[in-house]
Amino acid sequence: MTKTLNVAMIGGGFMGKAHAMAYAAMPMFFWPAPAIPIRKLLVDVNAEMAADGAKRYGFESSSADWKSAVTRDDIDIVDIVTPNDSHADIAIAALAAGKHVICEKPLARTGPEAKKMLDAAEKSGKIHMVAFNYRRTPAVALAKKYITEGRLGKILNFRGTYLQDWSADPDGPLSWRFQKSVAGSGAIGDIGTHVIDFARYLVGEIASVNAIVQNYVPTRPIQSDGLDKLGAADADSSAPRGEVDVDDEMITMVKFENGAVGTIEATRNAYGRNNFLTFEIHGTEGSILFNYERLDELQVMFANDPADARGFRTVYTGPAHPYGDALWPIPALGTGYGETKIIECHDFLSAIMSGEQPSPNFQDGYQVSVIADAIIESGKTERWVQIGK
Ligand code: SOE
Repeated sequence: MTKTLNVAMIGGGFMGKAHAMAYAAMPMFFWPAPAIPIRKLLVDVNAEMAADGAKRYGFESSSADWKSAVTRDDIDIVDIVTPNDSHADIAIAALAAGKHVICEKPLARTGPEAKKMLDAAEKSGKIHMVAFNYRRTPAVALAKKYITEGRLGKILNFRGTYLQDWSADPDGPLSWRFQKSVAGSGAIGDIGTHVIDFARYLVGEIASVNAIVQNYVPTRPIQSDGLDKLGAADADSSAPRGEVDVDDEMITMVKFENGAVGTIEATRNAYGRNNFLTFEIHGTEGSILFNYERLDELQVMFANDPADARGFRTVYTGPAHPYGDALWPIPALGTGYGETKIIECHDFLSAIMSGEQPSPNFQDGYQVSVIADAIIESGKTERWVQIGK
């Protein structure tokens, strides 16, 4: 009989919705499932929100107390989908209580904070994962497959961007994402870390960075009801304003340990760009280009293509590609954000059942945080910064 694993999810916002949906749907896609996740307990900031979230997301019970939740005997997995300032406390307590932990990105606000989480994870012997879900897009996994198989030759360069526009209006509310004490950093931690994850996954370890880091909007209207709101739809220019003490924009050059070079950009102030998460990679034998706004497509060009057919072609992901067997039966039926979370859930539960750490795990989450810190330092000093480990 397929094993069941009981999940306590801490947080019930946008990410809670995505993770709860994945727990429900994963066995529908991946069958036989590695294990069946049971939505046991949902924790939120107060009893009313927790009860409401449990009903909405199909959890058996609810609580407003994460500390007792993570030590409960009947919980196998703790899933952290809270703002960044609580990741470390919850993860360290859950790991000490012998739970497997999946944590939303960025793993922590800073490298040193992420290191404490990594140490706790290694000491626990439990399975840990950081939710850089975009790696689980089939077209991104296909890019990885081409690179691993050597079909692009030696990788020369990586150009990655994550551009959004939900914070372009200066009257958009002061979400926790604009507060250093909660978020750690701005566009760098929130979305730049996804690109850093791509760069490490697809090309290799980053050796040094040289960055521009800037803020455009120094204050924003304070949110009246304490809930997290993203963007201009909730703009209230008459509300009292609070300080934004994080970056709005980051552009960095990167050097990889293997000799490749590249650039990474992140901003949430790019009008017209919604979820413009892209990479273009050139190798000695070919090139690939990905844009999440067209996530079922990988643009591909091989150097040995016939001279009269040279240029990028569109590969629509489907059954022939990574995760294809579990998804939809013909290419281009369309996958979305939900599928990336379903695949992530599958890979996490597979890791628990096999006992082998998944990727990206807390070691990756830590290294990404170290790189984010180096980018911030480089932005201040206007110099190349070497990445520590
Ligand atoms: C806001 O920028 C956000 O929700 C990020 O926090 C997520 O990581 C990204 O996947 C979508 O945009």
